[in-house]
Amino acid sequence: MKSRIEVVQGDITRMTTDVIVNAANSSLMGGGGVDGAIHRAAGPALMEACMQVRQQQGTCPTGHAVITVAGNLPAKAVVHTVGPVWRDGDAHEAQLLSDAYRNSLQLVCDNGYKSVAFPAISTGIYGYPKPAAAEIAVNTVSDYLTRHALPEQVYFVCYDEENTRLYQRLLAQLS
Ligand code: AR6
Repeated sequence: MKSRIEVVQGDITRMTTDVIVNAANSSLMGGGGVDGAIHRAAGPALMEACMQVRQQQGTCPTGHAVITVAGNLPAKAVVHTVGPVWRDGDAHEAQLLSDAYRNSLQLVCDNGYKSVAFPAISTGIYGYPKPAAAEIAVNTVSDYLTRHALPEQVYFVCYDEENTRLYQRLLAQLS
């Protein structure tokens, strides 16, 4: 299991995995943080694809995920998921964050993709405490991988040192 999960520090838009995951908002119409970086690097084709999704199914609820083309990115597809805004921990944040990872993995698997890169969903603008979010990310992904052959490889792409250290420590504890 451990060998199927890696941590890298850097910019997720540079990842050459089949899929990169975007920490989007329910509107799917772009924003700041990693969402802004992904849309800037992907170009207008990504926004057009997001607008099509909006026309077909409306907004994307928290914890859900959708898949689109990747425009100019090196990845083949982008999964857009919506993590929870951190409130006080009693608003189902943990369940919703786990749902965001699981539903993203399900789309990767259903579409036959072999590799995916995740950002640390909800830990920026949405304010989720980083240690708790990292634990949910690692536990949800490792649990999913024990039951599915795809994706073969999952990368946690950390932008900051704190997340990188947290993920490295958690992965070292995996069997
Ligand atoms: N590559 C990898 N990680 C990144 C990058 C990057 N280029 N840029 C930022 N991060 P955030 P959220 C990290 O705020 O908390 C947007 O406006 C960042 O350091 O991007 O889920 C959306 O439209 C942090 O650890 O996403 C939503 O409205 C992590 O990515 C809202 O922000 C997530 O930070 C979503 O907030």
